[in-house]
Amino acid sequence: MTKQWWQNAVVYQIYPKSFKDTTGSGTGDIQGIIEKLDYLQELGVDVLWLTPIYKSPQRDNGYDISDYYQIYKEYGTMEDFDRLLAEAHKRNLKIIMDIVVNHTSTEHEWFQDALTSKNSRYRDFYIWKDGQPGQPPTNWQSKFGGSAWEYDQKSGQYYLHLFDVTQADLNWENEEVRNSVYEMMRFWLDKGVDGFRLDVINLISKDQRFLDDDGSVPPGDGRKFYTDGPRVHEFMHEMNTEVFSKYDIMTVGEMSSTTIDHCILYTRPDRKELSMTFNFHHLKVDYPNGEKWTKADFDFLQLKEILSKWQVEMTNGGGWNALFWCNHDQPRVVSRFGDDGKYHRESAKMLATTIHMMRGTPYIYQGEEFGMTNPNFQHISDYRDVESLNMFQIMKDEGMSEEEIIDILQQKSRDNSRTPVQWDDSEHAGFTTGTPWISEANNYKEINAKAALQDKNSIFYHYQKLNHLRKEFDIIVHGSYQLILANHDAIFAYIREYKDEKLLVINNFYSKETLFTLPKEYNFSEYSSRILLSNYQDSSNEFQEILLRPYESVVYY
Ligand code: TEU
Repeated sequence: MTKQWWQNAVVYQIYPKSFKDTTGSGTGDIQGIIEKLDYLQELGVDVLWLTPIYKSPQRDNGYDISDYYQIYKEYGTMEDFDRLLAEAHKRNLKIIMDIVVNHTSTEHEWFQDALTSKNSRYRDFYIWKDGQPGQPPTNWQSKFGGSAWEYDQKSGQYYLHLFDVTQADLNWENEEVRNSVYEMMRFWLDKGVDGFRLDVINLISKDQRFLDDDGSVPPGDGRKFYTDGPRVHEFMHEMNTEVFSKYDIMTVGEMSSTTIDHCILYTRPDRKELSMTFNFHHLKVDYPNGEKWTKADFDFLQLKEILSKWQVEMTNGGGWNALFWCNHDQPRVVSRFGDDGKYHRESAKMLATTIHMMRGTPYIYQGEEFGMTNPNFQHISDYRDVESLNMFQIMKDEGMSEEEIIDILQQKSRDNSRTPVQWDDSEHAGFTTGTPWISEANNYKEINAKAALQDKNSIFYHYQKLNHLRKEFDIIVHGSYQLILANHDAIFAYIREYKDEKLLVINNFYSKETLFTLPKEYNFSEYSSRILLSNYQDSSNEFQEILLRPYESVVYY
């Protein structure tokens, strides 16, 4: 695989709504991102991923786009965006945009026109089926609860929405839809944008037979509707041929409930589809039987097995992974797989090392770099996320108590990652001088960027070191991967090899002391016991056997 710039890049994800507000509106804005570019340069990241900043009714915080060519007014103007792009490029920071083309907002002019008549020129931009009230065309369930079909009284037809009822699915079978999307992509790339994150892009091809979900595939998160459809690779290749191939950019596809085989096909360079993919299998190890909306501990052995399987098979298949723990849809990793109490610092650093020492392109989600945690909201009025609010009502209708439901939302809600970035210990964590659209976590006086920058042993500088190591060591980016101690119930350890170099990564995932003994079959006698990185000041450099302290993480080289 010829080396690409985005293979040893580190991407920082910005959720603008919660990043930095400079107007007192309580909502983040583009000027706020500009003000933090020096901070991001200090962190040592290379690419900024902005979640959608287009005109939108904000039902799904921008993933419901009503105009792809306008900036959402609360975030600023197109001039603000042009300035952000120029200021970022001055600092050698690239910017990729989040493109949502599986669906549009029902407030988009295409959908509004389609509603006027069956003969509208935009009717076939969406997916309509005849049907009777109360009898949807298929049993498909929306990811946000309820049927994936909405009845339109006027025309006696249903339209498909795999997500919220205000997010109507586009009909990718229609060549005019595809060409309209490609034209929009060129508009942003011609401005100098450095690539795209493509939202649920493996859902755009629907099997035109529109068969019922027969339940043969495990119910779990995402298999409620059809993924990796019959023409998806044809569409991805066409998108690459028509658009991506004409620019030096990176593209990352968000793949809802996909497979390793498909992700190899999406990312193998000769296939000319995408640069890399997000998959979520490792983030469902606390979904018993694939069910997200339950409170559960995570399955550590399954976590190791899934991450390792993807490492090995994507390497063997010539594919390329996005590496991540957090994003705007997932709980904060230090609360989910680490310890947001006594061992907050050690566990956050251990988790960072675990994922950043793997093969792929790592992603840091805003605030992860200094250990932001879940906010532990106490009441449903604290929540804003459409998925969480829909599920609250569904679970309430099923007879669950508010207390039981809040218990689940505290662990699983997407709002866990959407609280204001905690910049300092001033009111509202320095995010806004107004009233934030969502409350900040109440630990912002202790956990904030300003405190992290003033502490050389902070989580921030651990991430900074990881970002620098990725530039210095090809073995981290291109080395092979081998899990060791697969069945150990507390240690996540693996070996990376590249040419004549070796890395040994050892992580204690729990608060109990744990003895690590290097299995005999790994002869590291020629091994230099140099510690490349540790989350303790005084880790032993005797790597053959080490008593690992709570959440201790050491990388030997
Ligand atoms: O997410 C796809 C998706 O399925 C998420 O909703 C997530 O996996 C789910 O909430 C986990 O239960 C993308 C965007 O990242 C998300 O913010 C949007 O809400 C969604 O698509 C619709 O555009």
